[in-house]
Amino acid sequence: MKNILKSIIATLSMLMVFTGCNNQGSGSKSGALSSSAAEKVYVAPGEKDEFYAFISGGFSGQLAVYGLPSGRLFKVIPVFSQDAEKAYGYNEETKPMLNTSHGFVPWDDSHHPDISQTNGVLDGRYVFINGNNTPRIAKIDLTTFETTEILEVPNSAGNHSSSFVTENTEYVVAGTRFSVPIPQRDMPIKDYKGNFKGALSFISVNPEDGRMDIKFQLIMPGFDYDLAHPGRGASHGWFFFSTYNSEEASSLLEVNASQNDKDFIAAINWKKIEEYVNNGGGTLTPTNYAHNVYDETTHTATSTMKKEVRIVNPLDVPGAVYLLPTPKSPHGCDVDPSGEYIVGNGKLSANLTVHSFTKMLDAIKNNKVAGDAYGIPILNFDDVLAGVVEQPGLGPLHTEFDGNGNAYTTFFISSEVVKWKLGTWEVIDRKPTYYSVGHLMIPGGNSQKPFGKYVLAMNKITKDRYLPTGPEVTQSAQLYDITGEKMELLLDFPTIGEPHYAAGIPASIIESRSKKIYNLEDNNHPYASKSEADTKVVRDGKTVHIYMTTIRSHFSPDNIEGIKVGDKVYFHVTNLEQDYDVPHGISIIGANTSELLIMPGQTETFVWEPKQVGVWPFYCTDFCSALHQEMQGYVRVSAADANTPLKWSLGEDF
Ligand code: RUQ
Ligand code: CUA
Repeated sequence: MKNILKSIIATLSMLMVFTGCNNQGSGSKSGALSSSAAEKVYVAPGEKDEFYAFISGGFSGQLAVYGLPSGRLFKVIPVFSQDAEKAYGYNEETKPMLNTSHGFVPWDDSHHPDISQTNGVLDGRYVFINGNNTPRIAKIDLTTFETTEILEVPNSAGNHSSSFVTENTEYVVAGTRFSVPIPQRDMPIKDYKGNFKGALSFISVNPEDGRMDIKFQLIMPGFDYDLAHPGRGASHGWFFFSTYNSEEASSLLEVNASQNDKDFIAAINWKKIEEYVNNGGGTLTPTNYAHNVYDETTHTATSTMKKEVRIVNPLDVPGAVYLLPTPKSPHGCDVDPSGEYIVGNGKLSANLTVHSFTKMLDAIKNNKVAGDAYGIPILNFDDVLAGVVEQPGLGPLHTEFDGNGNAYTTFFISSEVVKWKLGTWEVIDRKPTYYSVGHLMIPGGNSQKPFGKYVLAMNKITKDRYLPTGPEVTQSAQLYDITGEKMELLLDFPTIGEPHYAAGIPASIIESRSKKIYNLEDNNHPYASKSEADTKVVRDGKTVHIYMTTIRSHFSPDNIEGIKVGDKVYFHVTNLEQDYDVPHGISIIGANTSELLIMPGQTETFVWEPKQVGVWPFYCTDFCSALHQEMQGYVRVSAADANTPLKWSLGEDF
């Protein structure tokens, strides 16, 4: 049996390679596009796109903002990685955002953005995204398009079945991909089975201010929890997680985690667990994790270490957790907008499996249990099955919905998007992708109300689609029109890092609320200078604080003397501008950090530790006015034992 499986896997891997090569030939025929495709994606100069698309940056750790249908890039929002362009993670204010229980972690692997919802509809307040490697969930405020909160997730590893929000953003959910010892401890890896556990974290989101807090962690058997999706409508109150490695293998998973004919989709009644927890259920358990919050009025982040988390054993809440057998290592776990259908995308399965929420409730009510895993009831496959899409393609990964009764599934190995009908399970259309598609996104496709105009396919391989750039080529997305019976390929466009999931939303929902400036009056930064009269230089031992301002087209002060080798010099720079789109930047020769890019009304800080005697210039790094090149100044650095007096000036000779 093992050998047969091995050879199936070997054949599948070969297929992956071969389809990749085959596609190379067919992919270069872009002439197949109809002439109207260009019109459909052309957004004339000065016109605006209809949708925002937030596309995960994958191993860049960031989140990129694009317009659809044009595919134009508007902003890369720094989330988990330091970003020299915006000084995120380099300036003193945002360094705490990247603090974790492992210390300062300036990178992560970001996968799944999801937009906040009210009553099952996108509300455009926040977008959440997960950091995989050092488990974290970030929240981005969509009035500023800045990361304003990052919560580390303890007892978790490879935070992959994350970050997905419930219908009223009650919770953003984070599931562990890798099971680990809980609590972490020194133990032999061979004792994995039965001893490693998987934590599913339910993070509450405060309805007033959006603050995140881990409400509870459900401690599940040691499977790999791959993806997740909340219930909708009738199934609101439940959450579904796909699993693989129900074998609990700890080595050579490509073979050893493909032994079982079926893994599971875990169905979690979070409302029931919430009630249990509200009545004092669960155990507060010591742990250590960072909660980092950016304050918009001080323009500064703080990091707090939290010391305990509430843990729930599923066996203590009977009726809250069930396992639905699902063929062949399911990856995507997707719930349709009505909340009735739960699609399991079994990577190695010939068919797509769709479970029925109603049938699941019936099976539970009639106590039709087929067995259990560590005491968690397993339902009968046939009792919960809604239907099967027969042989739709090879290597299904993810499914999205258009709100008109159709589903769209990506097939990695056969490199295509396949459209099929919910309820009849018939395949309606298929279109190739170039190449090896992973996720796909329909704006609102994760909510009760999708905007089924476009589907965006995010590909793992691009090969010959663009001009070559050496061994490393760009990542890529492809846009299809899905308003007709058949899909139509409209556009290829490059993306940042590896695009995993994306979240799309009509621009009209967030555009008008986008902030233009920060009010100077509201600036509560402890080192802000609200006018040039407030600027000064203060020495405190070997530490020097420069209170500086910028306005078109000078710094105040612009000349400083009395700094010494061995000093630690803080430049606290306030941008006095109160006009839209007038940032200023600053850096100084030899600074071991990035420039600052300071928005109107904002204060930011960088540290400079001069190592050489001399007179060193600084300048504005953002072309801000006709006299931008005049925006410069000098710092005179004397020997450590010199007694050059401390002084500063603007517009005068010393
Ligand atoms: S994954 S290509 Cu990280 Cu969402 Cu499926
Ligand atoms: Cu300020 Cu350029």
